[in-house]
Amino acid sequence: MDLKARAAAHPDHWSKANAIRALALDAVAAANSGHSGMPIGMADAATVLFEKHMNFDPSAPNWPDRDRFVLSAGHGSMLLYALLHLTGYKDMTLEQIKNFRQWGAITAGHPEYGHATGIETTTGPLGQGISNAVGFAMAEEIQRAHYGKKVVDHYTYVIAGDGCLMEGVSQEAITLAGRHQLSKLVVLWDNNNITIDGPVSLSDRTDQVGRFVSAGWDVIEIDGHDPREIDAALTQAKKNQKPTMIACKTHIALGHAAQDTSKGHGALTNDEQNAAAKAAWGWTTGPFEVPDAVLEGWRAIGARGKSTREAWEARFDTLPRGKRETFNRAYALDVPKKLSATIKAFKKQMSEGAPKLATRASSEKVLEVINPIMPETVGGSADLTGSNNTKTSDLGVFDTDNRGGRYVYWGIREHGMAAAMNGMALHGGLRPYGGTFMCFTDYARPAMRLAALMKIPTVFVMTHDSIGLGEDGPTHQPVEHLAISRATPNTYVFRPADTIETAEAWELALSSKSTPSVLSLTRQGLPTVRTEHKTKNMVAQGGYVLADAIGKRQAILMATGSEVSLAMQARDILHAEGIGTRVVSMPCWELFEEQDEALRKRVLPGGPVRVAIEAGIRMGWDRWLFGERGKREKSGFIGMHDFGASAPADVLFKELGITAEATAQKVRDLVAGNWKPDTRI
Ligand SMILES: Cc1ncc(C[n+]2csc(CCOP(=O)(O)OP(=O)(O)O)c2C)c(N)n1
Repeated sequence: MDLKARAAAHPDHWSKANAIRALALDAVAAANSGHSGMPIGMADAATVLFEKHMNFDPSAPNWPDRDRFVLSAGHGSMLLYALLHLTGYKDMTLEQIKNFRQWGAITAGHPEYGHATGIETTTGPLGQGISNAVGFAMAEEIQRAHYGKKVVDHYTYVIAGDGCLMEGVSQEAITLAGRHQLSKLVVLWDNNNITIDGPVSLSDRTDQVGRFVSAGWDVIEIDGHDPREIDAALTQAKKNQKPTMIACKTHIALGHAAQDTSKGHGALTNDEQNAAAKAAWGWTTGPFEVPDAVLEGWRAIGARGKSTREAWEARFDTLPRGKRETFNRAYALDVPKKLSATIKAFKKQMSEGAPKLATRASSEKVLEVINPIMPETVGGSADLTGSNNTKTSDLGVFDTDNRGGRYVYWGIREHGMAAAMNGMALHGGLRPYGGTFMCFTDYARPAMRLAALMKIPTVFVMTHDSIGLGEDGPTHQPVEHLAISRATPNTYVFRPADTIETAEAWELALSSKSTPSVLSLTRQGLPTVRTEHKTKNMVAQGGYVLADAIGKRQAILMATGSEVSLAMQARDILHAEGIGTRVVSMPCWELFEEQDEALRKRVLPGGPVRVAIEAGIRMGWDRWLFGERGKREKSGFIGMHDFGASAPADVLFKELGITAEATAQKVRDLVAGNWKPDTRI
């Protein structure tokens, strides 16, 4: 069908979709950068979705029961910005559209969560959005089970392109959604056969329809420019018992000289061609000008959600007070009042009992007391439940017949798990945590980075955190992963030394509102080092004096996690020789960095020699060794310089030189002035 016939068949729809197309074309041309073709191609589907199906209210963008819209093909960000502007989100002014991709504008290159209202997630890295959306849909199911259909009953809609479907993470997401029959998840696939390098066939011959069907989805194939077909497909999708993929056959850069070519993917900046495209659409106004009648039509779409939202509020008010309070508290990311007292009581009990436990087991013990008082937690593991110790007795398992279950068997899908957990956190009302082995941080990392960037408090439980895992060998032994996590801005990396520090770390991770946490936990048993009960959360300080020097302070040992008890043993050895030695536990560098100078100076005064002990690479430690009043010639590092090996843990620590005796020897050498440069990583 040619464009004139399309316009004639549905004039009202056509002009609304044209408004999206024209704004996208103008904004990208003005910025001389961006992606014109996708918004132009998917404008029809987006128009029908927002006009006829989405429940949303621009005057209350965070209304909890709104439908969620995830632009997984985030490079087409102008599609979303145009929709937000046209439907009347206050902050998405025409000025912002005109300043697309400019410094200070909320219209960033990819739609960033937190920049503008109405953006549910940021999906620059392809495949993330569709994977986040699985978490959104799970969150909706869990919350509906907890609070009832009266107050939780919404859909998650996604626009995904060929790129999203090609990325491996999408396979994890799609199979999860299929397994769990997430029937309120609807993916609109922008089936335009074009990516940057050329036609999809250059690099793929997947039967996408067959792929989704085999994963347990319903698939509807339509002409993605026909509003009736789009509407009918969405209507059907909402009734389906399975998640639905709507394959929208579209033309990238519809009506433009670049239509159906990879040129159409990027920035269309040729004035003549752009003018010709507008003429082909029948769009006659100047740049950034939306005719009043069209804008009014769009604003009416934006206004229609208000009454639905108000009706929801009235229903919400009929919930029992306790339920309302828990719902609102969880959405506000506030912790229950009981949390602090619960953690204190637990710590007291543990410092008295002084158990020898792996911190992964400590973590389970902590979760056993937290999960019953925080109904918003959702735990899980990527097929390592027994190893990660993430499941507690009261959670129940999330499944098709138990939507209220708070434990997810994610399967062997670290990447998908991490992305879906982010989706749950972004949905609101839940606090997801999930586990895998620490070395598989690599597999979860893209989503971990986005959690940090989006400022959401997802908790990544990473067990088997060093050579201390032993016989599984170097493929499983993380060496560089602490450094990688610490290198990520806005991420708390907790490496607790015992059960007490583990409890404190969990309290902080679950109190965080805008920073994700990595909990780095051991496989091997560790003694309790915090045997004296302190009500204060010491991990909150990031680094603190665990045991001070006896006599003249000549050395400071800094350590984290399993190496804190080694430091304590080294201190005993050194004290027996009259070398006064302080042990500083540093479970969270980022929190220590936040302390004021005076406190950091009290913990790490200048003068004594300093040795850091950590069964990971040195990267990052130099800051604490010879920054912060330290001196290079008075510092040393005991840790890893290469990958590990397969052997029992105690043999590995001995063979690789991470021992109390090696630490004591390093201190003796430094105290005697025998410093040797160490250029290894
Ligand atoms: C993980 C990741 N890899 C690469 C890119 C760069 N990139 C942005 S869009 C794109 C092509 C996407 O093709 P498609 O989804 O078909 O979008 P369309 O051409 O239809 O706009 C690529 C490779 C990215 N954003 N994320």
